[in-house]
Amino acid sequence: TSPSVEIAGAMARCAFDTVTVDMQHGAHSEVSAFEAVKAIFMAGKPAIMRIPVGRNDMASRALDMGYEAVIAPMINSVADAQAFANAMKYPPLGERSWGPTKALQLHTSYTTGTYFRSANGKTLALAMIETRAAHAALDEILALDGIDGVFVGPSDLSISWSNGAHVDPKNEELQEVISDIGGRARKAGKIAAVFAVDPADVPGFAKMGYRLAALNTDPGIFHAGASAMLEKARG
Ligand code: 3PY
Ligand code: MG
Repeated sequence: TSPSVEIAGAMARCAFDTVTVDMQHGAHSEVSAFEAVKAIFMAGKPAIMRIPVGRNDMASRALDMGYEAVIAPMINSVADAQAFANAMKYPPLGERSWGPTKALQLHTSYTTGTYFRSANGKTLALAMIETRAAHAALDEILALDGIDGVFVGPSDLSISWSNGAHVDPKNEELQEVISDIGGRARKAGKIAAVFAVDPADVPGFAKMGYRLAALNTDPGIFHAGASAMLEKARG
């Protein structure tokens, strides 16, 4: 979330499989996001961008800059999902416009031809499921060829599920919904991903069929690390 290339690079040098640069709630600008992908790549990790709501133009640009997956928030209908897929995939799957100049500077194993032929299969379009409406449209969203997986946002889902009564990502009732989404994604042959406020929830998510968990945020990780170090230092 922090618009810092150094933090993106430091995260990528931890044992994570990938790092997400958040342009929805994070403070990244286009400039910092386009620098961060290079720092993540230099650490040997694939980079994911979360775009702001409805910014499908940024989805295409993220791929053009070398990001390998994009998370789109608040995908609440099959039409939202199709519009996102259109930005992410070259024809015939979608309508992505040609121009991966920066991506090719990073991913030097590709020629323009091999990039064009493989990009639809190698880059991931992850649609966020975080409202009742999205949950109601889940099977239709999962059936779209241009959508590779879904990413659950438990905080927004808790707000929507409670009709605005609370924000409670660890709400018990919600766990069944999260499990249902994981199971249905797996059945559809698509990737299930989830935001984990609490890393202790990740093994449970894995049992529900989730293959990717985003662990908290950089300030949260920084705070947890600092607290653990201080506790040790103070004995
Ligand atoms: C949510 O929990 O709503 C999220 O979007 C997590 O990033
Ligand atoms: Mg959300």
